Amino acid sequence: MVIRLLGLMAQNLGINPEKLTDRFLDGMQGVRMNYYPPCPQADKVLGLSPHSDATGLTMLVQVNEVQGLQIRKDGNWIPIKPIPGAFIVNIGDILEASSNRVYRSIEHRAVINTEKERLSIAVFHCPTFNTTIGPLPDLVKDSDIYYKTVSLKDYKKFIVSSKLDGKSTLDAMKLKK
Ligand SMILES: O=C(O)CCC(=O)C(=O)O
Repeated sequence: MVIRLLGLMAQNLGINPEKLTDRFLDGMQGVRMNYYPPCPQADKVLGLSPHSDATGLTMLVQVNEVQGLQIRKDGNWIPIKPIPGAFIVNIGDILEASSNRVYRSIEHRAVINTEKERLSIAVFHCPTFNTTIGPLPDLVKDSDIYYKTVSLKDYKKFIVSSKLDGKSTLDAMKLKK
């Protein structure tokens, strides 16, 4: 499903879909299961700090349909209402870099409910190990280049040296502000 989505997103960029999907075939996947217990003083705690995912795409399920996910849009935090059976697809930093900033990774956070526990499952989709991370050459023929191209190994160094804090991993790859 993720390869199909990436293919459609590449088509939308006007490039041969394989130029993007080839980077993700046999790619790495990671799963995180999040459990947020209720807290009577929910306004004093945060479930998960604001961050964007250091992935290509993330598929997220709000398992027990308790609201908690929020995305940052124009400086405001917007709650994402759970829809039964629906996946949320988050654009990650690798896709922002690959698309040379046409697609923007989404900064998000999770907040706590005062009465109900909340569960979510995130599946992170990353490129194959021997690929590079950076703008697709077909997208930067006639335009400014916004991000460095680095090996996946070096990209992982950016990840481990940055905090789970806003879009800090992608900031480390920026060529232009
Ligand atoms: O719990 C959520 O809705 C968000 C989870 C998330 O962003 C993550 O696991 O990276």
